[in-house]
Amino acid sequence: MRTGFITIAGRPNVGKSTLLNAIIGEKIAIVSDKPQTTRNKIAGIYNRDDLQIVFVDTPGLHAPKNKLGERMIREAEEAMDGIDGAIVVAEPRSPGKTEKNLISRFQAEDIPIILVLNKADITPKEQIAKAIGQYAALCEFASIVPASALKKDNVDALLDEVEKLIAPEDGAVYYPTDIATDQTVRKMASEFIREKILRALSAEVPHGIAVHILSFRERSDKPITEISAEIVCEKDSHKGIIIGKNGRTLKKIASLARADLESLLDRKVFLECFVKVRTAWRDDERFLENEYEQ
Ligand SMILES: Nc1nc2c(ncn2[C@@H]2O[C@H](COP(=O)(O)OP(=O)(O)OP(=O)(O)O)[C@@H](O)[C@H]2O)c(=O)[nH]1
Ligand SMILES: [Mg+2]
Repeated sequence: MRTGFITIAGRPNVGKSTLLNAIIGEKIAIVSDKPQTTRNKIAGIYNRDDLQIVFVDTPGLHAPKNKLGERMIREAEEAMDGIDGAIVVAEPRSPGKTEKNLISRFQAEDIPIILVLNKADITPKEQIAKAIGQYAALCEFASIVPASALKKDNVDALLDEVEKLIAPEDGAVYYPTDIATDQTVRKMASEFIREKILRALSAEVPHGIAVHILSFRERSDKPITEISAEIVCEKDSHKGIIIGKNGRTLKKIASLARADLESLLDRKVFLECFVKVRTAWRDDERFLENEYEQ
């Protein structure tokens, strides 16, 4: 079996996680319209009879404002070693500093780069053509692929390009061939809940949220999974916003998360969520250590 590792990198909000999900064909990474949605590196495992490619989605590269941000950048950087190729995702416009730095970094290590100019579905053709020209002047890419991760346009063409970067000889198989991600179900459950919070609330609140699964129990008497989760936020005022008037916001978040969890687990889910305040956890080393151990 031919095997390889490919990192997906870029600035926040360009559609890296959407692209990972489109490649794998399943929802394994959460997606939102807020930057800095992804906090951990996430492996998506693409399996075919003769081929296994591990795609690693990474947190968006940004100038960190707290220890959580620093940890996120570290995660992204850890995913850039020992890879067969990189997918740099960008929006189809002039390359910025983040893109230029990223490209130089891979070039310096002789790592082939595929540039994905994403969100082609909402970008005029002339603008895409212009961006291709500007990027092509920067370096020799293995290929430049305009795509829409959202609409799954050109994702197959991207996969063909990625396959060219994988060594022709047999390699070590890193993951079982029947799993789609390296994440535990518990981790995915906490992420799905965090996604609903990112989607339901305005920017400031969800950035200060962490979700922990307190218990995860598959009942043996009924086909039900009982999940209890704790939503940690940074301020009392945020707690109020998350819960909402008469508990309405929290109810909505939990009900959307439950629906997603039911399709993930293919089982009925009973979900209860609690909200707790932990001041300034984003700068708390001990808290973050636990966060990244999960
Ligand atoms: N129109 C359009 N929107 C897209 C496309 N791909 C992603 N998006 C949207 O862009 C936003 C960000 O998508 P994500 O996949 O979370 O972006 P990301 O790069 O993983 O972001 P971080 O995890 O914050 O670094 C979401 O609202 C997506 O729905 C696309 O091809 N077209
Ligand atoms: Mg992401």
